[in-house]
Parts: sequence; C-alpha cells; structure tokens
Amino acid sequence: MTNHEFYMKLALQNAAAMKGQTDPNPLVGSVIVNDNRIVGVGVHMKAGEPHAEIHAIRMAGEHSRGATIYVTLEPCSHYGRTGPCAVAIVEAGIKRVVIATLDPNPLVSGRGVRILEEAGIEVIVGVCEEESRKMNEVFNKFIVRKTPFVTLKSAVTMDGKIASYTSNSKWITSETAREDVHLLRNQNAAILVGVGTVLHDDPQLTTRLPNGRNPVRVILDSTLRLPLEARVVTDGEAPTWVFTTPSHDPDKRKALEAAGVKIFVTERTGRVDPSEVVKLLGEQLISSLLIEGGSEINGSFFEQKLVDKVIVYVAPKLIGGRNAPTFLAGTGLEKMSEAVELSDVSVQTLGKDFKFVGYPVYP
Ligand code: AOF
Ligand code: ZN
Repeated sequence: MTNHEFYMKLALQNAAAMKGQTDPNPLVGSVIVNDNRIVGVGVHMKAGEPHAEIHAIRMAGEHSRGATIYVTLEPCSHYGRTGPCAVAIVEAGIKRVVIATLDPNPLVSGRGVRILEEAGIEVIVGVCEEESRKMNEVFNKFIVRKTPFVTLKSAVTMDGKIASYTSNSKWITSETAREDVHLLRNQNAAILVGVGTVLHDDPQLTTRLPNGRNPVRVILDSTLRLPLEARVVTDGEAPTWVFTTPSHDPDKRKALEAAGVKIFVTERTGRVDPSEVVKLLGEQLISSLLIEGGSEINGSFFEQKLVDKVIVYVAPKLIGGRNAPTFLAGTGLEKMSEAVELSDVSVQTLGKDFKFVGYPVYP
C-alpha cells in the first residue's frame, strides 16, 4: 500500500461510519497530512453541515500550510448550503490535493479540480477510486437521475419461497439475518411495502437498533384500504406516505390525512405505477428506497427496470407448494435467454443463512 492509499483508506473508513446520516448528501472523508503527521481529520456528518474538508482544515489550523489533503470526493466548487471547499483549500495554503473520485454532481464535476489547479495546487485523482464510488452508490445515482437508488430485499427458503402456501412467513431467516435487515432500514431514506403486507402483518417498518434511524414508510395502496388502526398510522414512529390512484375514496383520504398520513395520488389508474412513485419520491429528496414488498410489488418494480440492487437472504429450509409465493411475480420474462443478469455478485454467511447481493444489468 502506498502512503496515498493509506491515508485515503483512513478517510474512507471515517466517511463510511456516517452511513445513513448524510443523505441526500454523499459520504465524504478527509485527512490532512503535514510532514508525515496527521494534523486534521474530518467527515461530512449531515446535509446542511460543513463538508469533510472544512472540518479537517479547522482542526489542522496553521498546520494546513504546505500540507497534503486527502479527500474521498472532489472538493466542491459551488455555493450550496456551505461555501466551496476548493476555495477553502486554496485559502488554507494546502499544496497538494489527493482525490479518490470526481464528484458526479453536475454542479461540481471537474470544476473543483479546476479551481485547485488554477491556484497552482498539485492535484492527484483516482486513489482508491472504486472504494469511494461504491460507498456512494446511492448518491451517485440520485444526484444525476433525481430518483432514489432502489434496493429490493427479500428472504427466501432454499426452494425460493417467501411464504408458505398459507401465507405464513414468520420467520424464514434466523436472528442474525433479521438484524442485518434493520441495518438496511437504517441506511435507507424510505422503505416500501404494499397495503397487502400491512393488512396481513400490521408491521411497524421501523429500525430496531440502538439510535436507529427510521426510514419514511411508503405504502402503495390503490384504493386506500389502509386501516386507520394500522401501526404505521398510529405509532408516530416515522412519517407514513401512501401512494394511491385517482380511484380512491375521498372520505378515507381525509381520515388518513387527519391521522397524519401524507397522501400522494398518481396519475395512472388501476395499480399504482412504480415509476411514478420513484419520481415523486425523488421530488421529495428521498435518495434511497428499500423495497420489502410481496411478490407482486417486487415484480412490478423489477419489470419496470427500477431495481438497482438486489439483496436476497437465503435460509437453508424447504417449504414447497405450488401456490407458495416466490419473491418476484408479475408476468415474468418469457425465455431464459432474456434473464436479467446480476453484476458484482457477493455471498456472505450470516448465522445459518446466506446473503446474496447483486446489481441487475438490464439489457
Ligand atoms: C465536498 N465535501 O464533504 C461533501 C460534498 O448542499 P451542500 O452545500 O452541502 O452541497 C452538497 C453537494 O456538495 C453534494 O451534492 C456534493 O456534490 C457535494 N458534497 N463535497 O467537497 C463534502 N459532502
Ligand atoms: Zn464542499
């Protein structure tokens, strides 16, 4: 490992510790090194608060002069909620900037580097680039597309079922895998299920972790069947947003709104249109969405090519049953040659279960 990689990895690790609390902003870490000594460290902790470099520069004080700064993302060039970091770096007298990756934000991309170079600062781009990109997979999509990065999560038996033929599903996976799901909830800005899941399980959809952050609870409900007594309506643990169609009952809408539920009406009639949902969520600055739906909801997002990442927990159990649901319904693709392949697939053992992660590559 080179010196550059060593300090960049430190910046990446610090940044990664903020996972789940910076959105819609990226995870960014920074380390300032002067004369082989770390003189400042900083991370971006929350949107609206100072950027990573600013914390590090403040900590380093006079030691910034002549130093090298490591940043996991190109220093910004725009006047946003905070001033441009590239300018702060110039003013601090830093002489070299090592960057993991350029900022995909069209407001910034390349401009931060230009400010630095025009000030005569040496700029190196691309140290630990892959790690930094991967860490900000959510931000990278959201800042360009303005719709959330969508993760589809499911838990299945070894024969691919998400429930028995009687709709019983508690529990497929063991405790360790279920704890992992709470981490996922903590890292996503919103979680989505169909009203069928609410009617069947009355879930809370909250993060059961110490200091866990609850995602916004999104329910797809074309005719507003959501009961006023449902826990997502009454518990006040997190905002609940319901997406419905023009064919809903206006009185039910009023009652749900009075109970604090926010209602969005999509244009399409029949079933709620998933692509309208992600568009509206993007407008609400929801940068990441975790789908914990049943087969039909999952299938509809998949068929519209809206799923960016798939996480499947597989339990070494068999349940069988021709009517027991699998995790993707809908019509499905006709031939195996049309199958959507996943890239960057990984497998991890979690207690007795396995966690598969992959990224669909749509043709
Ligand atoms: C940096 N360092 O630590 C972060 C950056 O709304 P603002 O002003 O906080 O700006 C957010 C944008 O700034 C965000 O979209 C991304 O382009 C960049 N984030 N840049 O130099 C940081 N968090
Ligand atoms: Zn900045």
